[in-house]
Amino acid sequence: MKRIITYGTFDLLHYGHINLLKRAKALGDYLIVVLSTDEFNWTEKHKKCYFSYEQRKALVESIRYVDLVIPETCWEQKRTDIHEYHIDTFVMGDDWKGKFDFIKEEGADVVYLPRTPEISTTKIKQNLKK
Ligand code: C2G
Repeated sequence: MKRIITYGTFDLLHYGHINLLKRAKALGDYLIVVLSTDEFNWTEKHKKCYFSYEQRKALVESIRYVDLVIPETCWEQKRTDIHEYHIDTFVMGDDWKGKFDFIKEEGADVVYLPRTPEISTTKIKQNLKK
């Protein structure tokens, strides 16, 4: 049972997110998504989510590739998450390339997957404003 973990906000869920989760799941057997809480998003990422944590959690839990959704409350939890959830592979989109290589020190592989280029939550919001 190969266990995969990934982190994100997943606000205004779109096919770029789905592409990431699909490829992450393909790397193993069990995918955990660590979903940024509203507080973490606001204080640490200066992101104001359209959907609340509970609404985003319900959406991400409904995705066939996702096995478990847990909250992301701080940057530092990644190291302990690897051990607490017995993770084999840590996956992020390549906009984070290099930023989480330290996770290898916890005994997990680190994989950065190419982002889906033409879509983003920011772009969706901008287009809707037009
Ligand atoms: N993503 C992607 N293609 C897109 C948009 C997003 O592959 N067009 C990926 C991102 O690279 C990330 C995941 O989908 O791996 C979630 O994206 P966000 O919700 O924007 O997550 P982010 O704000 O980068 O939060 O501690 C890490 C942070 O929680 C990551």
